[in-house]
Amino acid sequence: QKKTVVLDQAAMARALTRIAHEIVEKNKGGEQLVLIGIKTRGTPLTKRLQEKIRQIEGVTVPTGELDITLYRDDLELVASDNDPELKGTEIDADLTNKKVILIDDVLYTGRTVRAAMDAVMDISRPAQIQLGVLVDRGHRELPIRADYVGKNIPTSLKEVITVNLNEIDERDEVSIYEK
Ligand code: 3GP
Ligand code: 5GP
Ligand code: MG
Repeated sequence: QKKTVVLDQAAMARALTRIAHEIVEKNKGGEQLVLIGIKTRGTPLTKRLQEKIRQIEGVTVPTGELDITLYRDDLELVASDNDPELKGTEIDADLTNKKVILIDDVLYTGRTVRAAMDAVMDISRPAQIQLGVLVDRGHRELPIRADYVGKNIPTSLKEVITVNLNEIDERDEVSIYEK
């Protein structure tokens, strides 16, 4: 079926550079920050933002990751009655009184982010939780929005966004196609 590229490598790099600047601006530097990626593709995005923030501010922001997957990882059933669940946590930093920024590739219903917020709040009491995503494809089912968005891509429910990242997929590209 037809595939349309919505972010190529250069556009993705620019979007992440902009987000890194926005993070630094909104948080007045990077001192209190912890970046937490939502597996799988939130993890390399987190590392890229960490490096960009280091280049801008000279601080290395601590990172961590959360593994949140659907109870049944059948993509056909994604939008129905299966809520995402926490499978694992790798966070060495103490999140107490920190500003935690959750990072994910695609924001859709918001249920994954809700599970991620639950997980973070179970671990500790951060001062604040923010959210950054590479793509917001709409269709929220919860009152959740992102503080940092690489690109808003309005989609129909029949469309799917493919996120390819160099670290995992050997190339940087976001595309949209009809399933
Ligand atoms: P990710 O783990 O890197 O985020 O959910 C497993 C993978 O399937 C995800 O990779 C995501 O990119 C991809 N995917 C594509 N469409 C969907 C969808 O509609 N829902 C979910 N949960 N994942 C999707
Ligand atoms: P939500 O919980 O907001 O419905 O979905 C967010 C999670 O599901 C993200 O981690 C994201 O990877 C995945 N996801 C949802 N829709 C899509 C999509 O169209 N494309 C991709 N690549 N991932 C999606
Ligand atoms: Mg994801």
